[in-house]
Amino acid sequence: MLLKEYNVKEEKLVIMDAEGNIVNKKIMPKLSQKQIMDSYKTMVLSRVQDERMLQWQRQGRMLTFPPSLGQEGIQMGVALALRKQDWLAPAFRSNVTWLAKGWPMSDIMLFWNGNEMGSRMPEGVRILPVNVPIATQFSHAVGLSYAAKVKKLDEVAMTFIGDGGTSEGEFYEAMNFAKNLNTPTVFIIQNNQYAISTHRSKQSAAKTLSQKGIAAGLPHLQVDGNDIFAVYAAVLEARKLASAGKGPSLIECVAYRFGPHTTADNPDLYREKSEELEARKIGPIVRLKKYLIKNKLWTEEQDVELHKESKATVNAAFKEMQTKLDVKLDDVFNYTFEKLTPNLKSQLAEAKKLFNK
Ligand SMILES: Cc1ncc(C[n+]2csc(CCOP(=O)(O)OP(=O)(O)O)c2C)c(N)n1
Ligand SMILES: [Mg+2]
Repeated sequence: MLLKEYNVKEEKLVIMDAEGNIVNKKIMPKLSQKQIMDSYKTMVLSRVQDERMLQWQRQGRMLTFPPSLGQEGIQMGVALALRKQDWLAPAFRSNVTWLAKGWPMSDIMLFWNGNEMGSRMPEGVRILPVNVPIATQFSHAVGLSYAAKVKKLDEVAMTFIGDGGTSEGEFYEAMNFAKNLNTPTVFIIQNNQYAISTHRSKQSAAKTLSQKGIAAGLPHLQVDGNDIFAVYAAVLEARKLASAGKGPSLIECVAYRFGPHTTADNPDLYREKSEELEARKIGPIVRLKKYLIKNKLWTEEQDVELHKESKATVNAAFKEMQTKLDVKLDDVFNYTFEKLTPNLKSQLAEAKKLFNK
């Protein structure tokens, strides 16, 4: 057992060190070479997508969005442990898990361009719409997993929160409900060291954020979020517990936000560039790349090729997104109530007259 209900030691789980060496062979999770390489490819694809979207935002071709730069290891490790029938109640910073679970990239871009139609998931893709009010997704995940429990279905709900989000009341309330109802829920903290400009050290006096699970009676663990294998091993165990009727768990994944909070933020105003550069040296993508190269699964040439292919995929998704940008006037009114209320009907008629539609 990696996760414990009262883990006084509070050690951070590491399986792969910063040089890509497996330092904890006994608990290295079983993954095929293909799974590891595919994971790397998805992480790089998301990295390229974030970088391109930042450029497009600066050119006025994209609206505000929160990049996942530096958090690819967490998000991919979680995706590996998710089964198709499992639910994801995401926070706004979850791009790799979205891609891996099947939210089309062009629709993700559409959503971040302000068009809600981007949130319409393809049939069978169990991702809730992006949640901006912090911590509310924790309760949604408890609701979903409680429903699965009542219906006796093997469906687990996973949900993300940031380090800052763990200071919200709803973070505790959801965990408390989940444990009391013994729901199959996996709570994941993406600790990227910052809540906008507030550093982790100013966020909470708790030694770890994972220990916040103790109060609710949850098995919990802190893992190195730059280490995809540690994240996967921990989340897989949490999923197994949930699926076996043993209830919810809490996992804190520690990484670093390489980029701005969102495109509306400028981290140079509150942190040293050197801090980011140090964090980049031990980040999730360089680390996995070192592992792949050491194990002769990957070459620098393949890496150059992958970046080229990823850019082409991202550019194609952007083009596709541009064809879907148009908003229908009816859609502005259509989705609040099952049927239009008399008030909304008259407002729609007025809007149609105003816009000559
Ligand atoms: C309930 C609520 N309060 C405040 C905000 C404004 N807000 C958006 S993101 C953010 C910081 C979030 O930090 P963290 O939880 O660490 O997540 P991260 O952005 O680092 O992924 C705040 C305060 C919000 N979206 N919802
Ligand atoms: Mg944060």
